[in-house]
Amino acid sequence: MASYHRVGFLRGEMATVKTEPKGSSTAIEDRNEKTYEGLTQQQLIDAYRTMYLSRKLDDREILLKRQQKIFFQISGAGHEAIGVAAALALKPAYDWFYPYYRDRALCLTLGATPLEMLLQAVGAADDPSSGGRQMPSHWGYNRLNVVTQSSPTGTQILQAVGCAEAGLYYARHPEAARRATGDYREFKDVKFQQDEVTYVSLGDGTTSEGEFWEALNSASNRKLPVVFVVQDNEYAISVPVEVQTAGGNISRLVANYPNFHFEEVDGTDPVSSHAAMTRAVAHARARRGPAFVHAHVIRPYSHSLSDDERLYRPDEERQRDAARDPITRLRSFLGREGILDDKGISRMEKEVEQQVQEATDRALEAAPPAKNSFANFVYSPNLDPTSSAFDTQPAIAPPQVPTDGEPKKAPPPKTMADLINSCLKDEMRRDERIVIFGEDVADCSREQYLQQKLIKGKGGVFKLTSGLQCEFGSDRVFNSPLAEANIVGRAVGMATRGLKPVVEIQFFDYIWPAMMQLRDELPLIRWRSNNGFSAPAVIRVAIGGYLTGGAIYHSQCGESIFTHIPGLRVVFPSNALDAAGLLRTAIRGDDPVLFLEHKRLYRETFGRAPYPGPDFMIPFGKAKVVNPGHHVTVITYGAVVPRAMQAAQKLQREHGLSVELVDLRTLNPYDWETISTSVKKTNRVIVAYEDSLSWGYGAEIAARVADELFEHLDAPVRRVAAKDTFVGYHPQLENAILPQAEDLLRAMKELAQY
Ligand SMILES: Cc1ncc(C[n+]2csc(CCOP(=O)(O)OP(=O)(O)O)c2C)c(N)n1
Ligand SMILES: [Mg+2]
Repeated sequence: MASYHRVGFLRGEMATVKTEPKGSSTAIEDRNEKTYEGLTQQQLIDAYRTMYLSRKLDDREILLKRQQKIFFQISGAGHEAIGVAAALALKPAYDWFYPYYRDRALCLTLGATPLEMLLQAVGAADDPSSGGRQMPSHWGYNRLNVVTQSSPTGTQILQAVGCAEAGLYYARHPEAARRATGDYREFKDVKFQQDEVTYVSLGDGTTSEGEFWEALNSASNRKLPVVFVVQDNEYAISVPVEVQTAGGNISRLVANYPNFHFEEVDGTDPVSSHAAMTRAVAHARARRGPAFVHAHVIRPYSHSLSDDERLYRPDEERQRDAARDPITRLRSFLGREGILDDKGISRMEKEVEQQVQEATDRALEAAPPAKNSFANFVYSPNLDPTSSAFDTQPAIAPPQVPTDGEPKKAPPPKTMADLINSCLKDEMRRDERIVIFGEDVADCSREQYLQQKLIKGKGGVFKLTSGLQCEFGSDRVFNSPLAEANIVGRAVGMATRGLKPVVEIQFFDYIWPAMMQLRDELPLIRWRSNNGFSAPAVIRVAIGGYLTGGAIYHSQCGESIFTHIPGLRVVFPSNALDAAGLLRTAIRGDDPVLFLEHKRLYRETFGRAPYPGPDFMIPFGKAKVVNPGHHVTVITYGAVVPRAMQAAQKLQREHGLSVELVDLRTLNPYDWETISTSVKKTNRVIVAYEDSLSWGYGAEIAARVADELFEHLDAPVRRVAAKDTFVGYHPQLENAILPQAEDLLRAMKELAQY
């Protein structure tokens, strides 16, 4: 069971009341002179009003849920005091906020209105947090810097870290915050303050999530101005804190993180909570590092309306909690201290109840979201990556004739790795908002080795980011901890603030720790906030097999898992030029992008190209017909492209049959027009992909071809893909498992002969 030592102010044990020296003040000012650890009497009265308002909103929502006028309820009951205290210690629309669902009182204190909250409860079109898309208590108020909240517990914590990093970055690079036209910056106004602080809250149970620890680690290491507030009500639904937390007290476990300021406090007591929050915020604002506030609270209304805590908590325990109810305690404190008498309190409560009634009446009249509004804001409404704005020609310097008469050779063809590296460099020169981090991406974290020229530097396990730190500095290019959720979660927070993180996941095989951020956060920030926020980060991932020895854990594909995520653009280039053009589009665009780079293609002879210049872009959703043909269409992408080309050439040579080979280049969006034109021409189609056959990317294309082009088909739709297993280590296994040119040739022949 949790134990804590800071004594609650409201119990009277710590009544360190400060009385200012008297001047020529009026009676009212006299009353206000007495402060309670920095809180004036008026502030305490206001705090009571907000806490009561918060509770009454919960009560009203519970009633509305029982009347089936709203569809879900989760309360902030018992958490009101720490919420109000935290908001009072921070600055709305100045600091940044990543609250969780029990933070109703915090949001009210910051300036959210009861109507706004009830509009979300009824799911109204005008719900400012989500336009009727998210459950109640999923706060998000752009004007107040309250960032859109989701339901997975704990995903907000790493994002808050990224948010704080962005604030520090802008403070050091104020030029980067400037508006620019012609790319995502046109639609992403940046606000920041030199001494801003980021607030993030979570429950006791959520401290069990790995992302919580990853966030503490980075905040500590980078001395970030994040105030973590753990609201410990001793339960996570029915699981008590001693089951979640080794030893039952999170404060003890985190106590050794460097640079932190720690507070443990009775979170049902607004006075001591405010004092603790004020110290914590001061530490962060002074740039001394992060702070951790462990607030002990209660949860009088069960977990949510779907939970009945009497099933797992005996009456005695519940009554013990009830005795600490922050509302009743502050009410009697106000009376005891002569701050507000019973009559004054009753009057105020009536006003609040009236306010709740009026907001309810209005919310119940509010229009629901239009049925077809679901399609809005899956992607950026401002910048279409398929548009001609992203269609530019390579600027390859023509061979020059020098005075000595010897014509210079054409620029040498470069590898995909080279061109990606050059593209990153050019974009970083052009756009100071770009930051790059990930595992091993820096040239060298111990900068002095570089400065003393003791080493050459690494720049990525595949050297794709080589030289970037040396050119742009450790502020813009740096190593992350070995933690994939950390990389993506922080990128989401940074991108929300208008930076353009271009982060690297070292191997696709190890992307999974970041899956919660990649599925539930990155692509959803815009849609779930009804365009209130966006996070157009770029995630570069080294993917794929054909490595000879890559084996199970360095060969995986799995792109269809990501193309199944609405809101996420997925790119998979097959050659150097496409990689450079598509990466530039990804970076300049306004949507989150998963940029898949095939490891086997990084340095392949196939598909090398001269450097196409600093403005070369290829629009998304435009496939390339890499080989025109008449007898059969092959739809593919990535490392299967050169293999299919080999097979097509052989088919032509040996059988005189021509294959129309279509390289999709981007998987979401994909170019249906080119597919359909080609299938209508050849009447035969193979969908080929490197991933295992069943449930793969090709299944979607095959299904759509069968559905929409049935009448144009003279043969069944065929898939050629890997076996339904993982890639084995021995080359013989690898060859048997991954699709080879011979497999493609066989399928081409069979279909052509139909
Ligand atoms: C990642 C994740 N797992 C499970 C859930 C379901 N869930 C919602 S709230 C909750 C308990 C959270 O407990 P705690 O962090 O202590 O916060 P409290 O609700 O007690 O304030 C759980 C398990 C979820 N939303 N997200
Ligand atoms: Mg809890």
